Amino acid sequence: MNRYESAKEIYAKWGIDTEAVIEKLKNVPISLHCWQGDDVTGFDHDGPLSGGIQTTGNYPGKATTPEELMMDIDKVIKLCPGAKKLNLHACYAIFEEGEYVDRDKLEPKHFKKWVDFAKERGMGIDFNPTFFSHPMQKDGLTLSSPDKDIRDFWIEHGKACIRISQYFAEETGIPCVMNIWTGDGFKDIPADRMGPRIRYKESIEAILSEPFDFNKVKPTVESKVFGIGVESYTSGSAEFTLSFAAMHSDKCMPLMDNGHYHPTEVVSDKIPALLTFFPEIALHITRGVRWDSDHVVLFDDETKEMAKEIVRCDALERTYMALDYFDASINRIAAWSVGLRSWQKALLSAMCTPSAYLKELQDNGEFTKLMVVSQRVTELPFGDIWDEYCRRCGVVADESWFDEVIKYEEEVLSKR
Ligand code: RNT
Ligand code: ZN
Repeated sequence: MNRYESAKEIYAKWGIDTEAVIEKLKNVPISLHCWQGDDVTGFDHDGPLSGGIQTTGNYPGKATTPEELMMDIDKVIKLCPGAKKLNLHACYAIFEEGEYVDRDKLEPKHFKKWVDFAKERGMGIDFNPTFFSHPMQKDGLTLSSPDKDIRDFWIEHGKACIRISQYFAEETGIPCVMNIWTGDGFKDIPADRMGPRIRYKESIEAILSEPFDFNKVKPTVESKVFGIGVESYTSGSAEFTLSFAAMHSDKCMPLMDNGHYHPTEVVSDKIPALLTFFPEIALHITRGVRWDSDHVVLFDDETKEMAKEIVRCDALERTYMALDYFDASINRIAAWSVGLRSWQKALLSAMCTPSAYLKELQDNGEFTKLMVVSQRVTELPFGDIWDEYCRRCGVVADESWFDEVIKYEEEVLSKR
């Protein structure tokens, strides 16, 4: 008997059908963020990344053209198991030679090459208006600015992005999650906390007044506690975005990024709270070290706990999962792949957890046994299920996938 067969028997004794688990996970799409490949730069401006987010490091070989970025994404796709979706930002528009339009004038045609790329690979596309790295961000504000011209510019950008999202959904046949995040906020103590939030609310409402089919375009609002340079206040705080989503549940849903809360708060606990009320929710999966540092996602305790909540709430179909991190200090293909593989691993591990039994112990008040059994579960031969899952997805299970990365670095990245 090989290792997988033996592990399968052990899990069967715990009531887990590993064959069904593997088949199911293969088809759960994870949204792969294009911005790990070029440190959130995009193709529509020459300036630096600005507006509340930052990348650190200057590892050589970053993608600087659409062709390079697509090539790199292809490499990641081949190194990671499971179904993928492509996550794009508006600043990744692809213009013809000599062509340029500002963000308020973007059209579906500026993303046609991305659509062709996604369709050839059977992937859906998620989208994000880009409210940062742009001169129309005035005093750190966009949609919540007191300047009407500034707000109007960004509202037009948001509307253009809705039209592009609808185009993505229609072309790929897969719904497009369109996430609204701005870094709007203040460095120091504000004199008015409510004014910017009222303007922010009205601006998002104006964006969502653009006609769209909610079965195809899924707008989300992402909150944040603070950003670099806006430490004292953010317009889109947790209470703001959650309330907005709750009051507009016919056309939008909340998005939680696990880097966007105070360090002792955990998104794993927030997932079931939101699932109690919202038919669908969205996540940005990242790893914050001391702050929203967007380190590469690992197979660590909180990552496992978030996956466990999604799985045991039976919410894989109503949770849109997207990766969101960017490390510029290590090989970017490896950074991307470690994060995607880790999240896949977390989901697989959650699906290999005897949750029904553990819940029963909790409901029966058998808390001591619950602790004992939960610890035993950590000793089950999960690695053998992971290896088999990778094998069936046609990707390398052990660390030798990194050999491919090194070869790619030598042959492609180092020549950039
Ligand atoms: C920033 C937010 C946001 C961005 C991306 C690039 O703190 O997490 O989601 O990371 O839109
Ligand atoms: Zn995010």
